[in-house]
Amino acid sequence: MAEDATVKGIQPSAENFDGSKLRVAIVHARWNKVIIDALVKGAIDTLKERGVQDQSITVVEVPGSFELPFAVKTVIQGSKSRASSTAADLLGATGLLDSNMEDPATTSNGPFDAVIAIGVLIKGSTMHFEYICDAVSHGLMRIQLETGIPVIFGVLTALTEDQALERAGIGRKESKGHNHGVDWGHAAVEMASKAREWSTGNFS
Ligand code: DLZ
Repeated sequence: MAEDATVKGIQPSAENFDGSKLRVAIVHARWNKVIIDALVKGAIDTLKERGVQDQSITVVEVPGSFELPFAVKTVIQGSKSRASSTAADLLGATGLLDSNMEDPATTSNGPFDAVIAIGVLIKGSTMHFEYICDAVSHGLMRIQLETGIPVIFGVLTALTEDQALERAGIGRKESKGHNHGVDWGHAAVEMASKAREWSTGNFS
């Protein structure tokens, strides 16, 4: 290994995933809003770079990180039930879906292919931080396993405000840090694409 090689951090995928047919939701908290805004922007810019269409990106907000698991689960369930009623309406109107008709799974009415949950938790002087970090991370993990929709863990659990600012690319030092929202955008497109393929038994 070269002496200056980077060890820590993500290695970009060799595959160039196409986001143009994906639908992605971003659910974010409002606590520590300046940092949240930078992370949400990083995620949206990346989704668009990867081809996700404007109308296929939905952004909703909740007060704090503790509300993220409930919101993510409800948003996933809502998009699934709306997609099935849209498909049923189309079938009812035509008798069958013809090849000229847009696939409901790829329109703005389709179910979400991935959800990015974004929150910023900064440690205070009580145990509050530990309880919320634990509950939120377990909650989000459970939701993706229960629903089969990838949930990207966009929750910063920082010990100081400076740590959080640096992880949103808006640090106070000369080097502003790195915006992790960008990584979450890439992860959403990759996981959404893979989940679609894998769910049809295609592993190539
Ligand atoms: C109460 C609270 C505190 C102290 N700190 C944070 C935080 O750093 N980041 C965050 O996203 N939310 C925080 N909250 C709010 C809780 O997540 C939640 O919104 C409230 O307890 C209401 O359920």
